[in-house]
Amino acid sequence: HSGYVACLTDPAQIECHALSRKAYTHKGSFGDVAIIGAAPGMAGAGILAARAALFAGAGRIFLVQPDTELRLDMLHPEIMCRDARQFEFNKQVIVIGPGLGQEQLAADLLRAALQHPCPVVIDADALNLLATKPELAALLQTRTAAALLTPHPLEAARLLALSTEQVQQNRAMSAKELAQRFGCHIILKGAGSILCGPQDRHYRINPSGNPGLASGGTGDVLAGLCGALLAQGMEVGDAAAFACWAHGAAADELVAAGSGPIGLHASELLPVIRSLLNRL
Ligand code: B4P
Ligand code: MG
Repeated sequence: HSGYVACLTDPAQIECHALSRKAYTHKGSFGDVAIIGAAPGMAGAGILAARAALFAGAGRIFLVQPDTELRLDMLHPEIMCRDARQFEFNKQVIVIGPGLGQEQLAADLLRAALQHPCPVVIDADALNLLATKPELAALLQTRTAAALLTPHPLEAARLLALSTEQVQQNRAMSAKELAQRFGCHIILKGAGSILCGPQDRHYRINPSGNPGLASGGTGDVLAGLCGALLAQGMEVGDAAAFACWAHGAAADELVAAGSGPIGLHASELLPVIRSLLNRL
């Protein structure tokens, strides 16, 4: 495409000194992440995103739910469960969408998140709300803090009012169109995820990952991972590229160890992603 150049993500080229840990640090140095989702019946999606933020090193993680179906993640009590009706946005990086639902309260939460002057990751049902509510899309367009949209091809198709086939036939241009229309960074997921920012003259293709990732919940893990990297101070384009790379590389390590692609599941990615971050 004229002037729109592809390059493969090379993890060695990504600026990730934000992740290194000095001796005199405390949890306040690694940021707060608020995952907004996990509505009744869809709690797993929010939990996976929150656990991903935990394993990727965020200082504090809140799981903010439209209904407090879940008071505690028994496996990971570090995650603080909160009721969305009482939650006050402070300085958290927000990840909104995994298991959010599309009720009125969900739309109200997305509006509040978009008005919050901190980085926001928008996934899953929050993307579907953006596709159906023009006033929320307009809010996103006028926002100044970083925003990262993480659609799979069907979510991208809804946002662009195209078919999934049309998006897949021209993935790079679909990602660019989304980035420009919403003024956001985009990860268009799927084999060879495409990444771009609103001002970029190039787009990136993520080289890692395999069909083991085509299973429920892996997208929620990616969203939580992006949130944790942003909370630790990475720039949004770098955070998106590094998250995609680490997410895919974790799946590749699991396959190399015989734990996939058949039966590879989202929870298994978490300790491998952590190990990758610590081996940097
Ligand atoms: P949802 O029901 O919304 O599924 P979800 O909860 O979002 O699942 P999850 O969050 O775990 O996965 P996500 O895709 O976000 O929608 C699923 C429906 O959307 C499907 O039934 C289908 O109709 C449509 N759809 C989704 N992906 C499609 C595609 N590629 N082509 C056509 N239709 C599609 O995140 C998955 C993660 O795994 C991403 O990081 C992704 O990059 C990675 N991944 C998936 N398959 C991969 C592969 N083959 N190789 C490498 N990476 C892969
Ligand atoms: Mg998803």
